[in-house]
Amino acid sequence: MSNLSYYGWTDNLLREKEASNFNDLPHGRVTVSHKTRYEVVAEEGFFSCELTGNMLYGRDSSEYPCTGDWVMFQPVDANKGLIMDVLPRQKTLFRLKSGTVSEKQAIAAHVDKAFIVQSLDDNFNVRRIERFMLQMVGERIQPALVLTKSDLEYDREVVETALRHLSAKMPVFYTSIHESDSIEALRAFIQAEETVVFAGSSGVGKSTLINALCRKEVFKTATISASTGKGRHTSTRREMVLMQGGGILIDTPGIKVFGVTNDDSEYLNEVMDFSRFVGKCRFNNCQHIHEEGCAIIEAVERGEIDPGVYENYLKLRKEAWHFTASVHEKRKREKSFARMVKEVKKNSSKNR
Ligand SMILES: Nc1nc2c(ncn2[C@@H]2O[C@H](COP(=O)(O)OP(=O)(O)O)[C@@H](O)[C@H]2O)c(=O)[nH]1
Ligand SMILES: [Mg+2]
Ligand SMILES: [Zn+2]
Repeated sequence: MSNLSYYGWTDNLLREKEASNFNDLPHGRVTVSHKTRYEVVAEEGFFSCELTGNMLYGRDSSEYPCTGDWVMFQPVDANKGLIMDVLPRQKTLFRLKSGTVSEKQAIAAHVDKAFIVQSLDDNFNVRRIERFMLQMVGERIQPALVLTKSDLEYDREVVETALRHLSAKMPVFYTSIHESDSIEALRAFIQAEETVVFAGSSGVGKSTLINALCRKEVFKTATISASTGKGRHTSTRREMVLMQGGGILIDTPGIKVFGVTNDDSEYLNEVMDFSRFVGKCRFNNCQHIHEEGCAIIEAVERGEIDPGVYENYLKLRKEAWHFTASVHEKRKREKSFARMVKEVKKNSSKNR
């Protein structure tokens, strides 16, 4: 028996379940998602589940279950099941599918905090941090920055200067696997029954960190598959593990860069710390790109906004625009396709 409250089950989720047509089925949380198979932890133990046709058709691939989702499933035997429904998602971390401008892919759902993990040796990159943050702010996930390998050589002042515009909105942790105090500080930041996702390039030390936070044993037991009894490797697929003393940790395979999957300039203004200038431009429809009397451009000229920050702002705005334009285009195509299908049906019934 697993007590699902350790996995983040709440009364709110129970109410959501009661509203589902499948509320008589057991529920569980997806702990690993493979291509077509999902590892689900339920009160009765671990189940290896597949999706029913219902769950596949008429859904965008970004709506398929992902790690962290709560699902209702029909048990087939003691450790196999069929997923029939997914509870409404909140706080989902998406990424852009590589090679596309508008295809989203859900990485983790029902996430309270996201750790942006970068290593201080050669991985630190503030432009990528801004991208990660944009994703999180858009979903109301609380971001935190974890800078690993602080035992290696790096210039603390350079790092702090680069983070000046971000540090007010996001706690920053410097960690080293060789300094247990630094790991304890991070552990103290994770509340019981809170879901935390770790995102960053491969090799930055995510799995090492999760192991240290979980004190190993918990990591191993939580990732042993009930159906095969075998342990799993950490970096090739997403996984969920329980931290001793609370906290549900989700490891992700290396995610180097996040594409933009929303188009709300308010989020971007918030991340870049531009909110204090917004509304102060000469024109109230100012796009902050080249207009006369633009408060943001003037702040760049006065040196109050780092030119690198402004440049990335323009870049992210452009990507957001491409994302939205492409989503609109796709919807338009789908609508005209649906209309065509209707026409064909009408005509064929007339000709009969
Ligand atoms: N010097 C140092 N090396 C670390 C630290 N954390 C992790 N590493 C090393 O970095 C490498 C990659 O770690 P891993 O956890 O597999 O990274 P992941 O791909 O992000 O999961 C391993 O060789 C770790 O031993 C640290 O705090 N200091
Ligand atoms: Mg790893
Ligand atoms: Zn402006």
